[in-house]
Amino acid sequence: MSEEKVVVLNFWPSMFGARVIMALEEKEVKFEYKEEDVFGQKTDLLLQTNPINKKIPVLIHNGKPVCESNVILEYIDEVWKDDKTLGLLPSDPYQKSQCRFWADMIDKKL
Ligand SMILES: N[C@@H](CCC(=O)N[C@@H](CS)C(=O)NCC(=O)O)C(=O)O
Repeated sequence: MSEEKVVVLNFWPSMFGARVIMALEEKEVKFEYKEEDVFGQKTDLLLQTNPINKKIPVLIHNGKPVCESNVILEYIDEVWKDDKTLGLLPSDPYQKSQCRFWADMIDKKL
C-alpha cells in the first residue's frame, strides 16, 4: 500500500498503547507517534478521535480513527496482511487461545 498515513496517540507507560506499537513494529508499518498526557489536558485530537472513551491508544489511518487496543490490533492484522508479514496470532487454535487468554488478562487486571 502506498501513501499511508498512520498516527498513534499514546501515553508511554500504557500497556494498551504498547501492544499497538508492538503490532505496528512487527508489521514494519511506519507511523507518527503522538504522546498524550492522559492525566492532564487531553488534546483536541484525542477528544475528536475517541469521543466515547477519551482514552489512548488511538490509531488514525489515513484520517480514520480506530479505538480500543484489541480492535486496533485486529484492524492492523487485517490491513497489513501480505505474503511477507505473518499474522499477529499463531495459526494453531490452541496457541491462539493462549494469546487471547493473556490479552484478556491484561484487559481485566491492568
Ligand atoms: N480498553 C482500552 C483501555 C485504554 C486505557 O485504559 N487507556 C488509559 C491509559 S492506560 C487512558 O487513556 N486513560 C485516560 C482516562 O481514563 O481518562 C483499550 O484497550 O484501549
